[in-house]
Amino acid sequence: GFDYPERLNVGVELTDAMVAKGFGDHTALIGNGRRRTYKELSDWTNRLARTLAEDLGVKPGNRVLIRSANNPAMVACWLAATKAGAVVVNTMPMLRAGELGAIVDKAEITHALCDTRLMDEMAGCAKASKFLKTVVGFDGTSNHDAELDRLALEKPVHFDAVPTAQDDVALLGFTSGTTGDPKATMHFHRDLLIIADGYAKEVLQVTPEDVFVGSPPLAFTFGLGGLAIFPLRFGAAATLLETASPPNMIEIIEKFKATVCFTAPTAYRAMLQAMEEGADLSSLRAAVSAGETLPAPVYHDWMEKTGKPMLDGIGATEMLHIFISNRFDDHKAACTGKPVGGYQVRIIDENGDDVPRGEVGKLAVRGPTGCRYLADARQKTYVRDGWNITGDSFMMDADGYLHFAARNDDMIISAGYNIAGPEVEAALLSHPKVSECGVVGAADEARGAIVQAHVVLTEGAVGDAALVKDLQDHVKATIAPYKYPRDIRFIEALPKTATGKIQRFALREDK
Ligand code: 3SK
Repeated sequence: GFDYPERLNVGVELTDAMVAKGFGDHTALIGNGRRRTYKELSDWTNRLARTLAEDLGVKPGNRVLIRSANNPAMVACWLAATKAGAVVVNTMPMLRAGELGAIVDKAEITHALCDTRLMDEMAGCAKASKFLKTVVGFDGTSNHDAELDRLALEKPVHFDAVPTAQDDVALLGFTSGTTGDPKATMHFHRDLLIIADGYAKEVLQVTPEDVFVGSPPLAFTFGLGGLAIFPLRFGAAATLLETASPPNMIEIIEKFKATVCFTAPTAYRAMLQAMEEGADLSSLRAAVSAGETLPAPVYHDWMEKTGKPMLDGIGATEMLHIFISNRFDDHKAACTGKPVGGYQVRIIDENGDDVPRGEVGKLAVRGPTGCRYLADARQKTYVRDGWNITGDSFMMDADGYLHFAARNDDMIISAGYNIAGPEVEAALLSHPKVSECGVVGAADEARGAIVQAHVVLTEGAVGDAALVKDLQDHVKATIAPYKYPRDIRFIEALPKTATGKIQRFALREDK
């Protein structure tokens, strides 16, 4: 189990406590062209926390929204608000006023800290809000050239952080909404440490020498864990780079001698496509893939081209982070692995009974970090007897390894056959002319549903009738022929959530 003191503030644990443990001179954050030590981060966050408490009237329990791209200042604001006892909602930079407004209303946000470059939509949202009274700008380029920075620079570097309880809420995670209907989940101060002391320690074996890189937004708990909590918990370095996106991730790994990379399979695929002869990934010791199912061709390609361990995992905003993962030394190819310590997993049928090993059923998970929705009637639907019904279909094999089948919504029943859309996607992706694809069921009078593929081609490929036939033959030769896509459509780009998940519901609507 995990044992923490009754009074626990995760903002303190990741900054001042690290200085006290002797990491003061270690690099904590890399970004905006400079490195910041743990001591500098501790001082910076204390000054900001003082400003929030003394000048902006942030009280313990207030909900504070942060709006920014991934950069060191966003991490500092998050830690500072946490030290001040606030409940933080991190948000993506691309959200518009209406989307921000829905979050502000749901979470009853009173204060917003916003990168000045992203102020327009924030101001629009504040104008229309009955909850949000204080919006203050910070300088995401770290030149300390904004109101919040100027106020903070006046403050001393000490702050008596709010002595929150370990089970006080520290963070609200908004689900990214593959269904278009977001929910917020509540996470305690201790939960933010459990994901580090559990998954990051047990599976990634993080050390102070590690350098983390990746592209998921900090607003997605996958990114907050991988790019902030995990490195900071162990005295390692976190790169927070607004420019971190798949095509230049290889350069970033080379430049910073990164040891751990966090991103989604679509990004690994893009990295592989961009990888040139002589790319130097020698520093890398783990490539974590999550946020979407890892298609087998991406895994095999990665292993072939880089030889660096790729750890597939599945997590959920509801559970805060990854709860099933492959291990360096306990690993099956193209499989998600085994539960992370502290989490229990079941594969169940419609009635909630366990299905036999080897059969596909619904994935249910129980563990110390979830699942508590904020004021949401859907708690009863998604959580039964403490088990979170994740919305994924999985199979547990005879050895206890878990194999992804589909999102429950992505199972296509065609002429009585159960077809997992992602399996057809993996078959299509192994064709050299397919860059990305999304497979859904489309209504069909004769078969109930047919398999419909939306395909983005690689550069120069022509989507004509001959290619349709070629792709269909390719799928028939790769997996059971009845699974082949009867309908193939070529598109420019797949609809995705801000966190990179394919929005298959949008493809379904795209008749
Ligand atoms: O797999 C996911 O979608 C996920 C969600 C939240 C946190 C972490 C992960 C990997």
